[in-house]
Amino acid sequence: MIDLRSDTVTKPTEAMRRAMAAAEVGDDVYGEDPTVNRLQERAAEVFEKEAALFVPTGSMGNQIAVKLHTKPGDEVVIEERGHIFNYEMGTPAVVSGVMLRTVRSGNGCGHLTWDEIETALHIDQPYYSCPTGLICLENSHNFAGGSVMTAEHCSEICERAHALGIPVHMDGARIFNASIALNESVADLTRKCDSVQFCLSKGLGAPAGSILLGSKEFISEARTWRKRFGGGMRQIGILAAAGLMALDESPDRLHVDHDIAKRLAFGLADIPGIDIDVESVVTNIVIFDVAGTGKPAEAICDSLRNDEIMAISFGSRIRMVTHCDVSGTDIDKTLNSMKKAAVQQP
Ligand code: TLP
Repeated sequence: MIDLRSDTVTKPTEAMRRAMAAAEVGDDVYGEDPTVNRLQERAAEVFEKEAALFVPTGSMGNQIAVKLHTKPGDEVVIEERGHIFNYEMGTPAVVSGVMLRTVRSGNGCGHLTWDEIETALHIDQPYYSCPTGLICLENSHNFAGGSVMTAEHCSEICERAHALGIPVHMDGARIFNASIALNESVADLTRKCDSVQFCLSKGLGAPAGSILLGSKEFISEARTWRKRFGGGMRQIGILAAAGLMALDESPDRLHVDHDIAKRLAFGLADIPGIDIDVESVVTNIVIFDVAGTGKPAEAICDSLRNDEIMAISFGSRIRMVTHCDVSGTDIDKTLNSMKKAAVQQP
């Protein structure tokens, strides 16, 4: 199977499995797992933040941040296609009692300008508005096709938000992909954010786990909320060992995923009826519209599946994500199958 549904599907390498088997462990709810502690210290060092917390999933990391930055009745400003809004099962409403105020990025790249954010803010307004409690950013932006936000852009938003007393959370599930694409460090890309979540389990290739970063005080409170969410795991150094390898070794190979994603994009652009902006593919996510083929995206994915290729459809679009278990040859095979699948029936 060539699995292009997501970069979440990667399998741990032999070296990762060996590190997992040999991991020194302890009870992490007591803060006594040495491997988890090393991973957290290493993550804080790489991002130049005061503290870090290992959490089971990116969603939990994001939702702990939403919970800690807001109070019930607040509003959270987020780009319309953001993961926290679309794919975290309404948790901001269920757990934090907040509303999400969505804004479509004008140029479609997924990264709101300060002017766009400003139109959605409620500060010191009459009694009928929900006050803005948080701004959530996403880098790279998953459903805007893995687009990236520069350090300068992010810093500007944080500075303006802070001047109004509003914190900023970064959903950096794929921040290392953004870092490689922009040639800017993850620390610079998140320098002024009040909290950051990044996933070890996506392009970095670990089987599970994410990290939440912020000030010492924030992370200490986050630890309480992780327990409340049911995320207090015990001898979890077994997973942290894979996370440490993923953090230290995987970023260096992400450019390979980006190169083959670009190659996929160029190939797709040559297929009649497929609409794709090749220039906008700068990381490992390729999203394209198949309406012009006259075939439903779902039917195209079904036909790919017969050739042992998996991709995700939504509306008239298809998403393909490259990762360490996908090769250039797999991309050639995918393009051949796409040509077949996209051909209009007579
Ligand atoms: N994204 C998954 C699906 O949930 C859509 C994927 O296949 O891309 N932030 C971003 C930007 C994400 O893309 C994801 C997962 C998460 C957060 C949540 O991470 P997990 O799955 O660990 O909860």
